[in-house]
Amino acid sequence: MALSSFFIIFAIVCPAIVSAKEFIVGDDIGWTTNFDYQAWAQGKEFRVGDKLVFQYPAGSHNVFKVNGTDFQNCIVPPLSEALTSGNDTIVLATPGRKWYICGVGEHCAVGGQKLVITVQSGWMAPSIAPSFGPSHTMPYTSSANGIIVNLFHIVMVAFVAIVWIFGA
Ligand SMILES: [Cu+2]
Repeated sequence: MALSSFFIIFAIVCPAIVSAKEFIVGDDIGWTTNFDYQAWAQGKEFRVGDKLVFQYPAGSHNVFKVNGTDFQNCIVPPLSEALTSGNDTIVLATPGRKWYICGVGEHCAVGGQKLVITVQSGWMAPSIAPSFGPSHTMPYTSSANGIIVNLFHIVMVAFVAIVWIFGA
């Protein structure tokens, strides 16, 4: 009985874990000038828990997370806020619109090196949406996801313990 409950929870949680994605911004082109990042982002589904990876030769560019106004006007925040490694990973932690620009020279204003995406709530949504309704109406927040992740870890430990006890 307990074991079957674990399998039900597994069936729900496992596909969701697998579905967390990593997006290389610009794919093979990476993070650079004169590339249409809006075209790149179009048709992609970004969800809480997914990652954005900005790849570029270190020193040539950088990455700033900005607000919508600064995005529009290419206003660069203090350099201390920049990501500069050349392989910068950003975990999409909250739903909503996210704006990123390059702060080097005129890369944003002239080179169009800017990206705006909309992050959809909850990576749980795709796997359980069919039984609960459209994914965009799922009311999960990032804190709810945290609870689910913790639950998953508890279930994992319990599952391994059960397999170890009964399987040995
Ligand atoms: Cu740049």
